[in-house]
Amino acid sequence: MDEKMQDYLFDLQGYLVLESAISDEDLRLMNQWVDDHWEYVENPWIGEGENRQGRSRWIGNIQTHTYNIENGVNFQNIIEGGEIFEKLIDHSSWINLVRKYINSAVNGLSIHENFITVRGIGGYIHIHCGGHVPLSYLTFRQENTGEWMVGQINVLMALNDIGPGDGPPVLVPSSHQCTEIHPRLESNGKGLVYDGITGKPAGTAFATKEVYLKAGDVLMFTDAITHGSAERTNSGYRRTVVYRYSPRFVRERFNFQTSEKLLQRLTPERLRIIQPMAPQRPPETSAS
Ligand SMILES: O=C(O)CCC(=O)C(=O)O
Ligand SMILES: [Fe+2]
Repeated sequence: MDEKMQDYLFDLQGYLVLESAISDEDLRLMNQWVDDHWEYVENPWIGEGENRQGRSRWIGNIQTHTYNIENGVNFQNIIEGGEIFEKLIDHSSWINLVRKYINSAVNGLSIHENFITVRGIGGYIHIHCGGHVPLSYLTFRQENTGEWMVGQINVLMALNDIGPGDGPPVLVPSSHQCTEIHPRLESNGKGLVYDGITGKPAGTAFATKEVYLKAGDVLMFTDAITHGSAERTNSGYRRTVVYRYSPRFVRERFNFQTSEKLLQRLTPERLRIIQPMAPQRPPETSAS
């Protein structure tokens, strides 16, 4: 698409769909990773019951996780999962758009969160975010100059086809610009970040639009947009990867410590995103 049109649409809607952003071979490698770790999809938690702190399992430096049990299983810190997940850090299909909209020349760039989600029948995400939320990383433009200053861009990658009944992501187009509170995010006249109250899938909420994706398509959206996902009613599992990009001042969400091995292996450009600033330590002194 023409760049001007793309910028206009992203500003207007708060999201873009990048079709066929990921090659078949890269999809195959990522799906292979999921297949190889299927045991963790079926048994994600240590012990009985739903996930609680300390009940996650680790696969090397990758951790099983969920925000709410109905969201399915996340494999957090997936950048540690091998070369294919390193490639996604600065993937040519989206990195220039991400850099432009975050305005990385001024703000630098970091990844706030990176994970695979595998979600089966009955799974969904509650509605969350919107222009009414006073979260620092839900900025979009610089008010005085109109320059891009997007505080967080989610790059959601479809590893398999996501159509009706597959639990597609949903969003309220343009809601990043809306200061009115979405009806389902209002509680006693106050705006919530997240609907922790109704327990309903975001797909049933007022004004939401389902976004259907083919395997390899990417949904790129400002985290400021009101969004979530519809309930999966089909059998089988939805597979997605999310990388959230932010200015370098926004840190890794769960403070995962990047392994030495990965730090050594990353290209300089990827390293600058994963570790925008090297740790500061006093010089080594000889033992005395
Ligand atoms: O899983 C989905 O469809 C939505 C994910 C989401 O809310 C997010 O990536 O911020
Ligand atoms: Fe979200």
